[in-house]
Formats: sequence, C-alpha cells, structure tokens
Amino acid sequence: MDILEEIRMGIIETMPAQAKSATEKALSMGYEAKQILNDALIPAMDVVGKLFKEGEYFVPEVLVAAKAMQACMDLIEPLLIGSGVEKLGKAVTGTIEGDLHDIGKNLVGMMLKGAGFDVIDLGVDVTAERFVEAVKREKPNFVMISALLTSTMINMPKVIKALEKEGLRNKVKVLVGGAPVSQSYADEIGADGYAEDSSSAVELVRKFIEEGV
Ligand code: B12
Repeated sequence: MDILEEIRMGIIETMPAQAKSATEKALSMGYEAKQILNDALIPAMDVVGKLFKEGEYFVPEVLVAAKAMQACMDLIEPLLIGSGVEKLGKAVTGTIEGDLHDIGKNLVGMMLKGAGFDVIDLGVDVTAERFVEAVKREKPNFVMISALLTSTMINMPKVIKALEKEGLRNKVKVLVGGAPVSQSYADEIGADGYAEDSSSAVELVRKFIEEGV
C-alpha cells in the first residue's frame, strides 16, 4: 500500500498508532509535510466526516480518528513552521463558545505560524469575554474565530459586539471560518474576512498585512 494511503487508512480506520508510524515513515522517505497534510490528513478527515454524516460512524470513532489526525499533525507541525522566520504579526485563535471542534482551528494556527505569525491559541469553547481579554493582553493584529456547528456559529457576533463595547473593534481584524461559516455570514455579522481553508486564511492575513494592518 502507498504510504499516504497507509496514513489515510490509519485515520479512517481509527488507528492512531498506525497513522503516526506511517507519517514517520513518509517523512523519512522524503515526503514533504505539506503533501502529507493535503494528500493524506485532510482527505482522510473528509472521509471520516462523510461516514459520520451517513450514520456509519458515531462520536467515539470520530474522536479516535481526530486523535489520529492530531498525532500526525504533531509530527509535521515543526516542519511546516520552520525556524527563524521573520514575524509578520500576531493572531489570537480560538473555537467559539459551546464548540469543541479544534482540528481546523489548529491547522489554521499551524499554517499561520509557518507563515511567520505569532499565534496565541485560546483553545476551544472560548467566550466573547475571553477573546476580549486576549485582545487587551496580547494586542494582536487578528482575531481568528472558528465554528463547526450551526448552533455555535451564532455566538461569533457576540465577540464582535463585545470588542465594539470595549472600544477595541478598530484595533483588530476579525476573521471567521469553519465548515458552516461562509463569506455571506461573515459579511452579515460584520467580520472583516472569511476563508474556506487554512491556505486561504494565510493568504487573507498576508493581504491585510500588505495593506498595512
Ligand atoms: C472531528 C469531528 C468531531 C470531533 C471533534 C474532535 C476535535 N478535536 O476537533 C468530536 C467527536 C468531538 C465531534 C463532536 C461533535 N460533533 Co462533530 N464533527 C467532526 C467532523 C467529522 C470533522 C471536523 C474536522 O475536524 N474537519 C477537518 C478540518 C481540517 O476542517 P474544518 O474544521 O472545516 O477547518 C478548515 C476550514 O473550515 C477552515 N477553518 C476552520 N476554522 C477556521 C477559522 C478561521 C478564522 C478561518 C479563516 C478558517 C477556518 O480551515 C480549516 C483547515 O483547512 C465534522 C464533519 C465535517 N466534515 O466537517 C463533524 C461535525 C462538524 N460535527 C457535527 C456534530 C453534530 C457534532 C456533535 C453535536 C455530535 C454529537 N451528537 O455529540 C458534537 C458537538 C460537540 C461540541 N460541543 O463541539 C456536525 C455539525 C452539524 C452542524 N451543521 O451543526 C458535523 C458537520 C458532522 C455532520 N455532518 O453531521 N465532532
């Protein structure tokens, strides 16, 4: 079996140890971290998502698959990030209140670090108050909010309102993302931007930096 297929199978068939050792093997064979991410990890998680949707998988399987994906991401993260990259800016990341999905948010953070940004990760289930505290404390250029549930994305505007209330709204760009989020939703809630995946998220923050944010 092709080594990338072995990684995919390790995630899809919920075998973190197999996924991890196949990732180690792929790296030692000279596969690039980005290729492992784009051709094995992300497509595997898509399959897991489909199986969940079809009722083939339940939360426990998805959780183990997510663990397998995270174990592989931990291995490739240092390679994606590199070293000695000049800092371009700072981003605060977090998954919105009520939401525990963190794979997408972690990927966005990882790619941002790789592109030379300082990333302060607030974790999951982050309330508007905690985002505001972090903006006061860290003075970031960007607040990057992730939501994976239609029932939690509605908490995103709370962050924007709380920043407005504290007089901080014009100090940061608020970017939103996650599977149920769209450009039109971002516009509707008054966010500054939306990106559908981690590479577009990096392009977007770069564009803002070039424009002098
Ligand atoms: C893994 C997973 C879980 C895991 C999460 C583990 C973890 N550590 O994250 C567990 C098992 C815990 C879980 C639980 C639940 N889940 Co779930 N889960 C998923 C699954 C299969 C994959 C999500 C994922 O990681 N995708 C891979 C990443 C890489 O993609 P991503 O998150 O979209 O991120 C990319 C982009 O969106 C973007 N992005 C993400 N964030 C941001 C932020 C910014 C600022 C920007 C610019 C871009 C950006 O860049 C990322 C990288 O390219 C999805 C199905 C799916 N296809 O999405 C369901 C899904 C999201 N879950 C769902 C549900 C219903 C649940 C539960 C309610 C199930 C239950 N009955 O308990 C709970 C909710 C728990 C909670 N309170 O959060 C539904 C949501 C339906 C809806 N419309 O609301 C989905 C869509 C499955 C489905 N089809 O029914 N889940």
